[in-house]
Amino acid sequence: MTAPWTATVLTIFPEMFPGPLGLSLSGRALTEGVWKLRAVDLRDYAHDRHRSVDDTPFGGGAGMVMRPDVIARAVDDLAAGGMAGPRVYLTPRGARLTQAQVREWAAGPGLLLLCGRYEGVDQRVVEAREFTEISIGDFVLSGGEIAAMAVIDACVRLLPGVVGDAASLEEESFSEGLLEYPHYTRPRVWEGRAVPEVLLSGHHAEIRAWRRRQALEITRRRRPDLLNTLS
Ligand code: 9D3
Repeated sequence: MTAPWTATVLTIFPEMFPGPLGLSLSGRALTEGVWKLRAVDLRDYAHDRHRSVDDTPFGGGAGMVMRPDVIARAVDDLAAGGMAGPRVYLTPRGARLTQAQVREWAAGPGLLLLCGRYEGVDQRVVEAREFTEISIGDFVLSGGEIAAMAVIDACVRLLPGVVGDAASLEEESFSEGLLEYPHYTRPRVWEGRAVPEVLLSGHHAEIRAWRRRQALEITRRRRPDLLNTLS
């Protein structure tokens, strides 16, 4: 049997994992062995009895910086143990995560995810161990762990057999690059609001055309930037 897709997470809060990844789609796939999760406590690689992972920044300034030697020890130990795959450092100064990047990572052997805390990680270890710096968006989290979970979730749902309904992923690639059309279910009238008539008509070609128009319209209004890159 070949090794399952594996997420290895370097963190000072290993108890945060699997967290939400242990539930729902990803949780079932984890139990079934479709993917593996290993949360590694960075403090296990500290050099002192206080298990320090951070120190004051050279040049001054607020807060603390994560030490390069501690992180390198963890990375090298995992590499010696056969850990394969790209190395990702979750940081607000990283390049924005894209679905294209997620697709590439999901197709590989897995990821090593380094979660920043404090002000961040010493830049030398980012370079020396070839971490790709990634952000999940322009807002401020209190650490990299929740961002790492978002990256893992995005990858795991693309693994073969994780999303039960193959039609869901197919439809997703079909509507690529657009925001989704609105969805409706019963009751047909709720609080005086009726479901759009076309959806009750049974005319599948008309329904497809209506959904396409809705998707284009909402994309134009909310995310015109997405339309510029459409073919
Ligand atoms: C005072 C400068 N701050 C940068 C905006 C310092 C700082 C704030 C928050 C440093 C680290 C963090 C914690 N955030 C993450 O580790 C993080 C993150 C995020 O905050 N937003 C979006 N993506 C990511 S990935 C990791």
